[in-house]
Amino acid sequence: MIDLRSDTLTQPTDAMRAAMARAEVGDDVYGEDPTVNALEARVAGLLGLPAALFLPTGTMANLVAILTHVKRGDELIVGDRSHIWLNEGGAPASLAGATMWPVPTEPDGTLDPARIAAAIRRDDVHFPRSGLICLENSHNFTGGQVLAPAYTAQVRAVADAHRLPVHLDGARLFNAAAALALPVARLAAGADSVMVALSKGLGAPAGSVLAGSTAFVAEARRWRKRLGGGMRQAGVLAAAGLHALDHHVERLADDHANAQRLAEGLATLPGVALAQPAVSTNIVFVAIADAPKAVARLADAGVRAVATGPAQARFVTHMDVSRADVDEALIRIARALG
Ligand code: TLP
Repeated sequence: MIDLRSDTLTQPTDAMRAAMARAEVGDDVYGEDPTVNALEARVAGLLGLPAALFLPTGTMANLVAILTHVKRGDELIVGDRSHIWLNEGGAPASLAGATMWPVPTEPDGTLDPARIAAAIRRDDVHFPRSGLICLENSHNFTGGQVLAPAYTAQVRAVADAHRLPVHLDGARLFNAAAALALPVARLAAGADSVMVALSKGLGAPAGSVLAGSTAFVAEARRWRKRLGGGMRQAGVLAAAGLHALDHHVERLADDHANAQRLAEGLATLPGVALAQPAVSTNIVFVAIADAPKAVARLADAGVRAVATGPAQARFVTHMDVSRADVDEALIRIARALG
């Protein structure tokens, strides 16, 4: 089976498992896990932010960021195709008491700064208070599009004009950085808080890191504990994250080249069309009639993808899919759909 459903599906390598087995650990709730502390310091440094916090998942990291930034009744400005709006179970509303104002997402993953500005509430007792602007880089549901630093700077200017914080869902920030050939810190600039996932393209079995100011992270640490995310000897997982940062960042370019190759092959098939402006990273959305049925046929032929709508499917390249696997997948897909 060639599994292109998500880059979350990667299996930890033998070397990663060995690093996990060797990890020096302590009780992280006491702040005594040296491997977690090393990971947090490493990611904070990479992102150019003063502090960071290790969390079990990206969903919890985004929620903790929101809980830390806003008060109950505040409103988040989010993209209408963002993961926070679409795929986190309504957590901001159900758990943080925050409403969300979804701004249209442009095909390149940006939110028009003018529309963000227009969504910011004026001071009126009838309205919720705008509390946070959320961006996503790379942008999953536009097909892994990347936000350039100049764009984030424009949003920062809007946020500054209204004294609002900016949170960046950087679940795949390392992919975006690879695509732009820039250090991740350049892509983090302008955000008050940044979440990066270790369990996607980087290939760790679990874990995300939330970075921000020292005061922000101290408060986030309280929220993590309240939510039950204080993980004790979590250094076993943090070691996987450190290993990923050492060994799996440079190879992300291979995933991007494979996604490009896959997209080009898919686009030659009758009834299949690329459904995004460009293949910028490791995510490929295609338009295809009766996507659930087509995806079921692909699975029978040994290729897994996700039907993301009635007429749309997603393919994601990752560490466990080689260039040869992509070529083989294209042969199987052509056969299954032909
Ligand atoms: N994305 C998953 C699914 O939930 C769609 C995937 O397969 O792509 N932010 C972004 C941008 C994400 O893509 C994801 C996961 C998350 C946050 C949540 O991370 P986890 O799964 O660790 O909670």
